[in-house]
Amino acid sequence: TGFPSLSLPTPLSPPVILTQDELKKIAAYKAVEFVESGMVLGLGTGSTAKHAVDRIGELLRQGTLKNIVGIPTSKKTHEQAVSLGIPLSDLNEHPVVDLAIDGADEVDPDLNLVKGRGGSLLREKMVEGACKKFVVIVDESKLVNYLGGSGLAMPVEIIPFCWKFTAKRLQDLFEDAGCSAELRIENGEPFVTDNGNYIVNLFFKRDIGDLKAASDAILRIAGVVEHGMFLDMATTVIVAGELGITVKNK
Ligand code: ABF
Repeated sequence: TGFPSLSLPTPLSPPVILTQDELKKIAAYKAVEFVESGMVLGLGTGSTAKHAVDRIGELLRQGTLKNIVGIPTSKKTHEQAVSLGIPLSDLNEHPVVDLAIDGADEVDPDLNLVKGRGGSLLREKMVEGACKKFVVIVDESKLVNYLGGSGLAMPVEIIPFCWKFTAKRLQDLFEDAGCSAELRIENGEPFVTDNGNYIVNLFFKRDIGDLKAASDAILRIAGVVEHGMFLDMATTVIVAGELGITVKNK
């Protein structure tokens, strides 16, 4: 008929929207690619790290990975690893950890972290402080411009003795940043960590500025055991987002 033939546009495939948990799993699986047979591994805690531990268990079962020794960062991860048949040890036996994989609550542009909203910050800091490589796995919702910037909690583990006194000292320390300190409560009771301690959550209205100075000042308060700022510890951060995976190296 003289009309040019029309080619129909190829129907676009509908955009795939991944859930936050799927993004966490993608980051976790990517991190496990760093694991090699024979390694001593720090096993993280939380819903993102759980995927990594599951994957390590799966690769051990398949025989793809061999001779792994895991060092769990919480009682919960210990139980998970036992159920997966991952051989376990501790820092007494293995003071040097080859690689640790764990989640985080906040990641700043310098790869400093807030961790511990899951309540396991002390063991995480001990294990991850002993490792040669620390790979952090997050979905993109964890990226912040500065630590505390999510407006959510920055946890500090304190001893239960006179906790109100310690909480007040922490709050006063960051008065300029509009800090409020709240005891973490769960099921109507103070939350108790794996180490028998309490958690005080710090909330900031403004940037706390010098992180190293803040860290030192918190640790100088008697009654404080450890805080959830992990400064200069992550060697790699794997971020899973809707547009793919980003690997940031220190
Ligand atoms: C651990 O799990 C913690 O340090 C952090 O608080 C939390 C992150 O949780 P999720 O992976 O469930 O978001 O890594």
